[in-house]
Amino acid sequence: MNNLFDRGDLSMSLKFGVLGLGMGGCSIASEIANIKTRITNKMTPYTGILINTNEVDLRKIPDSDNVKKYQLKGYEKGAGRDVEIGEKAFSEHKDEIAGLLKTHFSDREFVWVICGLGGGTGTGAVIEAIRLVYANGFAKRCGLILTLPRDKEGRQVLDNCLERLQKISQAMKGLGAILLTDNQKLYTEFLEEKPMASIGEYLDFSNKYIAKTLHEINVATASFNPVGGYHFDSSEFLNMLNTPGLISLSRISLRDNQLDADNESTYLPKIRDSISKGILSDGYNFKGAKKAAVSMIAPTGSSNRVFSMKFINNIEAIIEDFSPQADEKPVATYSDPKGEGVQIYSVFAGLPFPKRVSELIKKSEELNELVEEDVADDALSSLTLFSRKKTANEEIDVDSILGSKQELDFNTGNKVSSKSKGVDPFEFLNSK
Ligand SMILES: Nc1nc2c(ncn2[C@@H]2O[C@H](COP(=O)(O)OP(=O)(O)OP(=O)(O)O)[C@@H](O)[C@H]2O)c(=O)[nH]1
Ligand SMILES: [Mg+2]
Repeated sequence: MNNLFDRGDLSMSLKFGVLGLGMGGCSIASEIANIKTRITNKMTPYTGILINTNEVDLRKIPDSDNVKKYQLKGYEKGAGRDVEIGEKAFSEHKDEIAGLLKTHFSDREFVWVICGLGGGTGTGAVIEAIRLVYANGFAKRCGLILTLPRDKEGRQVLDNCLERLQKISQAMKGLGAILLTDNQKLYTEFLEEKPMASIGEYLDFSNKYIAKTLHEINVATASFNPVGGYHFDSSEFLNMLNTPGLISLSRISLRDNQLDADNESTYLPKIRDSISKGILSDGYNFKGAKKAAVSMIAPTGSSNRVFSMKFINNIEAIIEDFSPQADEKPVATYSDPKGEGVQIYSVFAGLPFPKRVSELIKKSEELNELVEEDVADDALSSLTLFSRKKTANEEIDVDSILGSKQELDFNTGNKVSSKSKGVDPFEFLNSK
């Protein structure tokens, strides 16, 4: 079946700028910026700014005219998983980075700030980077792409990740969409297919996969002739990306000659399953979605047959069932003269954090308990470890990530943004 990503002849809804932070963030941003089309004057549809402390890691990323690499001087050796160093490194170079945003992102319609959560550089820089992007013309035109660590990456990585997520959750009402990539989910799926693969191969695969997913969703909303009444256009796609909260993307390809529009069992279970499974992360409570949209593309020859009223009613019923509270839930249908199967994309926006975040909190607690057990054996290490443990506990307030305190912080975030027109969603940090 043909694939929207590989086609190269399709136009995009939005011109993205991608700001990569740290090694993971830079690697993902580089894959997005490397996407090429065959359309004249749109050969490189995306622009990247890649920021890292570590000189060697940054050098390894391929150069390209639409990518600007920026090394944080004075921190050539990296931040060594220390979030404070990452934040300091970024802050010291803020003015120059603001200059880069102005020169390189001047024509961008939406900016993604991208980082792999858990390290020092990207995780440390991410909040200051969002503030800078907001202050430089992209308030309400900025989203986040974040990866969540695998279970076995260790306590420090997990705690770095959770601590940052906590701060981000406090500002979430003033931010655009957060697209999470769950490294554990993708890694498990990847290992099932390639049991002998290495972590390096996984990371490479995952970065291409994230880039491909984002590009596909961007072209699916812009390239085809609408059939029927509803067209989900670029401005509505932008509205989705501006909806505060998590965003979940799904995709499924069905062979049009096997899709029997009059027999629900040939398609409904598969579509439901694709939504629950998601592409980059899963475990969302879809009941909390603020917006949902489905774009379906069928080959021109079969679009009238496939997109019968009954078929569309059934898809609308699925979305209604998943997200009764969503205030918009368009189902758009398109025909593609070069299409080979029926492609169905769904986007759910304004979601709460997925289950994986609570799993990571549990994992972190287990690891912290293990540290406590060791402590009883050795007085010296008990002294050192005791204070480390204390810091971790103070900083990771589980309740405020998923519990009631979040609501309170959300409100504070709201007030700040209405006063200052949403320019600094993290203004509450100033008073700390
Ligand atoms: N999907 C994906 N995740 C990555 C990749 N590289 C790193 N990660 C994830 O991101 C987390 C942070 O790693 P890095 O991005 O290397 O860390 P950093 O920001 O460079 O920070 P320091 O090296 O400590 O200065 C890791 O724990 C991984 O879970 C990547 O290429 N792809
Ligand atoms: Mg690094």
